Amino acid sequence: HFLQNVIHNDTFKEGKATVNFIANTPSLFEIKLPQDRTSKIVNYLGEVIVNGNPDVKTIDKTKVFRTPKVPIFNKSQEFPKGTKDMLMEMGPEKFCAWLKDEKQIHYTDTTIRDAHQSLLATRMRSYDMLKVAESFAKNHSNTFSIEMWGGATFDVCLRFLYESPWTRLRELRKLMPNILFQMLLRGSNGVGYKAYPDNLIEKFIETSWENGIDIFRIFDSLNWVKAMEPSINYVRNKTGGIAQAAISYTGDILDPNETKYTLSYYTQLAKDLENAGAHMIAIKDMAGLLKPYAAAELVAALKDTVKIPLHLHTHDTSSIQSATYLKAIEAGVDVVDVALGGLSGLTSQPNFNAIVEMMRNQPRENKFDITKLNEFSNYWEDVREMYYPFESGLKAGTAEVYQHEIPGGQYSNLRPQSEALGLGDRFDEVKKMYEQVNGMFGNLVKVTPSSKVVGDMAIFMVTNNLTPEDVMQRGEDISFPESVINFFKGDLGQPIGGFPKELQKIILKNNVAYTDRPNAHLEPIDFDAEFKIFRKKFQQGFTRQIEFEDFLSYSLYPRVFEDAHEKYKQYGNVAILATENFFYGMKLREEAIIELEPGKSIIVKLLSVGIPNEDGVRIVFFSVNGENRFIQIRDKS
Ligand code: 3PY
Ligand code: ZN
Repeated sequence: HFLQNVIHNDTFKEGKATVNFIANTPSLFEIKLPQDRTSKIVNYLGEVIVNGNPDVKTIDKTKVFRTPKVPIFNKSQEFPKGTKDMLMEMGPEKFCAWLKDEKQIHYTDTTIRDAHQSLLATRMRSYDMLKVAESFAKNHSNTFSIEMWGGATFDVCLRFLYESPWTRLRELRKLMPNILFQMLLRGSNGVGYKAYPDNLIEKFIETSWENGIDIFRIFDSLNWVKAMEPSINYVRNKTGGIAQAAISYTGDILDPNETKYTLSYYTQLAKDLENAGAHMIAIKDMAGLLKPYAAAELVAALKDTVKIPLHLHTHDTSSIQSATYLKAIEAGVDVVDVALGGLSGLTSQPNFNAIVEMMRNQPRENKFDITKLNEFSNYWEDVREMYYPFESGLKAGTAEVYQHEIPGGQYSNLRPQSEALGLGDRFDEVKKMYEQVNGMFGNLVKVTPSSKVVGDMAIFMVTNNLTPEDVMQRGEDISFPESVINFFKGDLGQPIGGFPKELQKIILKNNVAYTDRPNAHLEPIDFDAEFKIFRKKFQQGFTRQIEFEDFLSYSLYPRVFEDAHEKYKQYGNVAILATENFFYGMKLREEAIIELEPGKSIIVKLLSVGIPNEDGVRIVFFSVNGENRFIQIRDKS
């Protein structure tokens, strides 16, 4: 139909159709595009070519990306036996007993969860993970586990990448069937920032296991055991996986003036979690505050207190955390969290490759082929370049972290959040205020979502030029951020030692606080009935089959899911695009090979981008598998 219009156009017939022909006769091109996969993906590319990806705020046009090289592996070789096979054979109890008896140190690779959450604002796309997954699983099958899900990755996946986190999990699982998969779960807050109904958390855990998660690292943002207990039980009762309960570390146990977060506080907490049914204990040092000598004491004391294996997690914000690992390994910790070199250090985890070298020829060495491991580091170094707009800007380790105590995973978000609010130049003030707010709030454990509350308040106070004294003196007239009000109501649970009473009154005004579990106030979900309604509503006009997992995404993040669903309807599965094309579109005459499904690819070449007509519409001209295609994109600039 479209070609008929063009062919019968007089200008065209007279052979006078030049470059401007398209721009001058836009009515010819006002056609409904067929809504097949190819058209949708080409539309997405056209949109990004003309208007950019809204998530990319600044583009460096001079950037040239290297092609990341996947380390060689044997496609037809079977996957070597790994920890996943062992868990399936032994079950969680026996498996953990085996781990505890192991002499060699074990490693969890956090590259595809915490590392990019903490360095690149969680923007890593499945595309870059999937490319390298099978190779890693075959080359380094002695890795203890891969942390690849949970934390902030769940909502960012939908919100900014328009991908289903469930698809990511399943596809990675297929490519790495031999190594344990690990997720970070915020206890009663699931993978969100608030409390959810208990039966939603239960279903979420069960479904995550069915889709491929083995180790659930469960924490509570206030170290409130009561809030972690249900999740520990769900993992034990609904899955064959490992309930790893975390003690979130803050303060400094070696500080003689410390009265709250003392060594005995942590040992008691670990004991309580073991009694609650945990299979393993994680020391979750989310801000990187656990100094080397403190680690030696803490690990030794925990080993004396609990019978289950210990797993240490830290962030290298200060740059001395490999020393912490050395001390912890000497003291007998069982597993440490590390990130492949190219995505390690600073607000991320210590360097996998370098820690392996540190342990070479030592009694607790766990042997890795370092040449191969370095190739994986190089792969991620090259991939990382494509995510440059999301770098946090931190260039060197900083001892400031011992004052502000900002978690690594929050740091890489706090700066852009401050910049977006016009506080780019005042980031130093934001960090100082974060510390002051922590003092005002009674010295909290700060980890998602409690850390977000502290961050929100700090940004609010800097924006409004408020001091802590202002808040205490004129607080009655101030309307505080919603997250802060909800926190003081008890929506995230109860902090150790309770809320500061005077400030609580000022913030709550007429709101009433409660002290039981926030989840107890929430209506359970009727899964059968609500999923039916959900499926009916969202299946219409949707090319992919709506599944129960989508309903879980929706239940946790209704708006975010709806937006991602709209995007999918409009553009199809954008997860298949290379990262360069997803964020930056295409360069003139660039050719992209896009795999629509295994074995079925299209070749898209960008031929020209027209000037905007009077309505601001540009014609983007592609060749798709050798055939020409025009699409119209409204220029929003
Ligand atoms: C998260 O909850 O996302 C974290 O990484 C906390 O450290
Ligand atoms: Zn972390």
